[in-house]
Amino acid sequence: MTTSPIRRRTALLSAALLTGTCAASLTLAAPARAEAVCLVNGLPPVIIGNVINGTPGNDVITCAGLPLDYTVNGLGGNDTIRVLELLSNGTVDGGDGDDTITVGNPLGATSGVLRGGPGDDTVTVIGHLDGISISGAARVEGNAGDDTLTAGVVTRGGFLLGGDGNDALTADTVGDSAGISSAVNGEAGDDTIRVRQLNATQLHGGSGNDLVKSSLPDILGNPTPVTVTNGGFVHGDGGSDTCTTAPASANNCEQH
Ligand SMILES: [Ca+2]
Ligand SMILES: [Ca+2]
Ligand SMILES: [Ca+2]
Repeated sequence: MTTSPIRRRTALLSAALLTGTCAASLTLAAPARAEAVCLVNGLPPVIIGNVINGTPGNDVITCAGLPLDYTVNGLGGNDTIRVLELLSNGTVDGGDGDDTITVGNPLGATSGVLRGGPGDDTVTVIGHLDGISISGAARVEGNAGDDTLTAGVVTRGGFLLGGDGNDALTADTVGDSAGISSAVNGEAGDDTIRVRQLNATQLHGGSGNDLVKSSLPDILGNPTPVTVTNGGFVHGDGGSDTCTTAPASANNCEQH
């Protein structure tokens, strides 16, 4: 039986993630879809009802991938959670504490729910966050606390939501022309939102004094406007907001 290039590539990346060794020197069968390939503090976890739990303390949880409908909970403590790729409807929840969650890889799209929970969390989607046309299936939520949320391209029901606190949200491109809504919302607090291109998508600062600018500064490091296309719009919402968009008419931040 031959192994497809994609599955073989996933297996090699999985091996590198879990062992820290050179992927090129390994040959590992791709994990079965129903099998969660995770380590909790270096040990295989007990999986009950498709849920993988950390401990009340600080955990390091690494997963090569998550099958459909699996959940990883960091619980209390400052947890570090890494998932190579998150399949649709999977959930990663940092829980209490200042958690660092990193999901995805540059070769594929990530979907599912990533939740920082209470605390000052850093949630990063490497590469593409894609709801795969299931609205709300690709949500990155900072929740309470001052959170840092980052994704590359966000499309087809992809959501970046800061929650309470002073959050930093960053993405390259948000939205697509297919009419499937995505959203960026800083929500409450004084948020800094950086998006290079906003395509057919509504961006909201939420309450508080927000700053909205491009995620791609000029060569001198100066802020540049968000490029807004296909009916996208930047809403400052409450507070005293500073937004810069191209065209300038694609925001209402000066109305507050
Ligand atoms: Ca924990
Ligand atoms: Ca947390
Ligand atoms: Ca927050």
